[in-house]
Amino acid sequence: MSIPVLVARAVFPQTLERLRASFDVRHNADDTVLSQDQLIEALQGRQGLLATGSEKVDERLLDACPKLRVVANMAVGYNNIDIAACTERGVLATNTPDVLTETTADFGFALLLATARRMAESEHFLRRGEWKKWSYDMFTGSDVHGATLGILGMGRIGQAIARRGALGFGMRVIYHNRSRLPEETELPLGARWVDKETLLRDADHLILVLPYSAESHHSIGEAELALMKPTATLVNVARGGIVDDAALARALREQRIAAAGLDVFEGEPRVHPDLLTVPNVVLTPHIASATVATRRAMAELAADNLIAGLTGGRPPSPINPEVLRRGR
Ligand code: 8YV
Repeated sequence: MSIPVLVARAVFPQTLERLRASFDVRHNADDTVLSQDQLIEALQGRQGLLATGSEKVDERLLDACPKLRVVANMAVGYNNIDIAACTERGVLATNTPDVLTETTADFGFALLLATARRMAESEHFLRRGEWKKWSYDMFTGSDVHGATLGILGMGRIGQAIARRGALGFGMRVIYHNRSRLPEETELPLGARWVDKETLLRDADHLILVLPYSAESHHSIGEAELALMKPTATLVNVARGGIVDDAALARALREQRIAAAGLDVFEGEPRVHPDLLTVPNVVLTPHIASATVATRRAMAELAADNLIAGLTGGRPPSPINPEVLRRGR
């Protein structure tokens, strides 16, 4: 009898085939976003879950699904999973770090360029047929090269963005992180640790790449936006909820900062209605890791974790490895 698992959302057929070779797979083939009750129902008797950031693994779910042993998230971020509750119940949780670092950093930089150089706003203008003549100040933005790049959250993706800024665009890179990086990591990036207030005051372009938690909720709100330069741009490729979207929409409308680029939103896929009507914002639907190669690598890594976690192997990227050490 093979081990029963749930693949909560549609995935690549190749990944599904691999999982089917090891497990009895229940698959959400039509890719419906399951309600919490539907997810719990679909998980009954299942030992493994391949989840995405959309599935919430909380205490209620864990208590209602006592057979569950491994939750493999197809995402590097895991704020959808209550890790302490998993650990307490001996449930292994895994994520997909590294494979998406460079792809996500590319996108963060693309969003920064699009925001600073007003690409979405000018494209909409052109599509609306409003381009009648050239003028000297038409869609003038701010330079990215040579500017000060501020990075809030300096993990793997933050460092990959710093490298692009320092080496590719000659930027001065400052960052803020709970813990300062070792000097040998900072040096090749040309990155300098500053306190959060200095970061907000000095950055020409501020990019957010920190994980979401109760602690990082609304890290950028009214007070932080007030410290930023009126010419500054803000980019969020981290998680919705890190920015107070209502406060940001107000700051953009009143031009207290110049522009923003957002790939993630509070309560997504819903987007704060005020962000949809301000012109100086570039909006994308949580696609920073979305290249074919990277999404394949994420799916494969999630499958590797699920297979190893349920068959006594060594999962490549456990979040709570103490569960493995403790033996289950
Ligand atoms: C995912 C992400 O696409 O990895 C993450 O944390 O935000 C994205 O790469 C998304 O979470 C869906 O799983």
